[in-house]
Amino acid sequence: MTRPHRHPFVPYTPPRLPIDEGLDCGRAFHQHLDKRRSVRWFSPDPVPKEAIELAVRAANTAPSGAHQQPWRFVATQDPELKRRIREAAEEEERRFYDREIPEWHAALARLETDATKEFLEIAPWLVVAFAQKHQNGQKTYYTNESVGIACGFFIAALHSMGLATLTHTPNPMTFLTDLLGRPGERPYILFPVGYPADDCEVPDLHRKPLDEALTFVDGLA
Ligand code: IYR
Repeated sequence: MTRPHRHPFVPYTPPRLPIDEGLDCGRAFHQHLDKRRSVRWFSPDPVPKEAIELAVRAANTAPSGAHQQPWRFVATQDPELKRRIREAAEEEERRFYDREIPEWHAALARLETDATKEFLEIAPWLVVAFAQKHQNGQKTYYTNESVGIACGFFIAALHSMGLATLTHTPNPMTFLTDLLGRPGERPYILFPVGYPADDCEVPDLHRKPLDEALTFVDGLA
């Protein structure tokens, strides 16, 4: 079929998988993702720069509003910078936990986390996803959704390499704009990246059952 395009288009004809193979892949992919956990205890073992590059290559394939790709990942393994980020994050977190309102307390209790964020210095890498609300003076569309999807791909890619991370969001985290020199960009998620520590533990949490995550509808409600 030839369509009258006004802009360049190219064919997209990935080979169609037989459905049995597709379902096998889907099952394997789910089983793989189901082993992922957010980690707060990291090993200091080094992780090669290429792993970060590969994870960001994966993130960079995410769909985005108007294909504006409104993200920028900033990665560091510099001990001094990590120390400064930890200090600033802990200062914000202490404020957060001091003014902690009861609903937060109840929601967060089972994570047993507090204002101490030593993982920010122990994990070999810190990677911050920044959201670009503007690009070249123009507003970006669906910025949060786009960066969120890219971060999901990033997390999945790290997991595929046997690496762990945490979607850490010190509140507020504007200090990252200055410390990492990204004026005009909004820090979105701070990811410590590394291998889980040998004695890593995670809260005994479970995925909600499929029937709470998925509803099929057969017609108008
Ligand atoms: N930012 C705080 C609090 C916190 C909030 C949520 I929502 C979490 O899932 C976990 C923690 C902290 O990092 O401790």
